[in-house]
Amino acid sequence: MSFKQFSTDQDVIDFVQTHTAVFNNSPDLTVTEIGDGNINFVYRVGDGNDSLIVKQALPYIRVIGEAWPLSQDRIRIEAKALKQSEAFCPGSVPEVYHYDAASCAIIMADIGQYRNLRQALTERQPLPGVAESLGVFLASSLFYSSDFYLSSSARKAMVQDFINPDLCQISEEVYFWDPFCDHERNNVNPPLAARAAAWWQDDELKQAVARLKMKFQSQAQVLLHGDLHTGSVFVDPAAENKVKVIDPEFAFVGPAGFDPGVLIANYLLNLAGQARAEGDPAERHAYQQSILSDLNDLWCSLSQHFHGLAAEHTLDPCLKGTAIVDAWLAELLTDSLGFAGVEMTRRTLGVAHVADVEQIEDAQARAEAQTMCLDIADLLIKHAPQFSGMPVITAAVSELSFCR
Ligand code: SR1
Ligand code: MG
Repeated sequence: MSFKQFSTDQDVIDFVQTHTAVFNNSPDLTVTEIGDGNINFVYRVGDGNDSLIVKQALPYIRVIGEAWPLSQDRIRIEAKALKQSEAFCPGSVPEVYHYDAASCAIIMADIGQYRNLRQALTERQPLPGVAESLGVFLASSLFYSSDFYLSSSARKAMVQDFINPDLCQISEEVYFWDPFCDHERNNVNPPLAARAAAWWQDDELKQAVARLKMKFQSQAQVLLHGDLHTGSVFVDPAAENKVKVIDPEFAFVGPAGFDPGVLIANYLLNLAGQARAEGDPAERHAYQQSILSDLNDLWCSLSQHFHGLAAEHTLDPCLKGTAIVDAWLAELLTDSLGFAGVEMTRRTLGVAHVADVEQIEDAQARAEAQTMCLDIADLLIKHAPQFSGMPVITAAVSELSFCR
């Protein structure tokens, strides 16, 4: 069957009524387009009582149009990755009700009562238990797709299922190429121009990034979400499942440090944004401290949960025991910090910035926050192997970031 884009509300309603029984053929359904991402169309369908989400992937990038074609296989990958996450860490993703290959669309549960983590951080909301839950999510995702758990044949099948060349190419370009040279796609705040020019000439930095880039391109280590920034995480600290992770269309089997690194970076981007955001300096400073404490909690939770899973499920005689797990987690931390530095760079100099910093209206004040982002990125990329644990890093970051 050939692909047909949903072009009317009725198209979306017919799709939902054909493939689910949620609305019991109710005649009073409303459709709202709620997508605010760069790539796809997302609709909320409701009857006043119940609601669900429809996501459709077009054969190109939504914000660019047909000039940037993109494989629709990404929606198959997203549906499959969501199902994997549900299996690895039950309740951590919206339930998938239906995946439709012909329409390149997914129907899934509405997580409307959850709040976007980026927005919650930007509004300086208290988020008790969220960082620990993210640590559990990461540990489960990493462990159940790693050599510690999977058989050789299961791992090969997973790599094959998640071959995602178009989306990987986007990441290779927007993380590891554009922000390390004077690329036309870059978006450099004018007061930051001199710092950007120095960044592009820094050979020590680029050598450290080369190591990470080659890992990203060649190391098929675990199943990754592939775009685990705080906009891909929804939170409800009062709920049993405190986090819901969405949008794994960039999923592929890659280096284990990539997802934790991207997430850590987005917490740190918020921390830097707080330095020049609106509001009481004492409150902003206290929130920066709580972000650093969240990062310590996240890593502690990830490590503990990973150790627990390995002790319970690892069978391979060479991979059993705490020493090898400790060594694996130490390398994970080093790689995560490096990838965090790359994510902070691309969100500061590259094409896709983040609201945590962009909300600072005054260009000079924004450049000061962006300078802090680059200072932290420089520290993480060049010195990642020297940090023995997350508390050492958060202490070092604390010295670089301040409110005024
Ligand atoms: C051109 S697409 C840039 C970014 O949008 C997505 O949300 C991913 O983060 C991607 O890197
Ligand atoms: Mg996304």
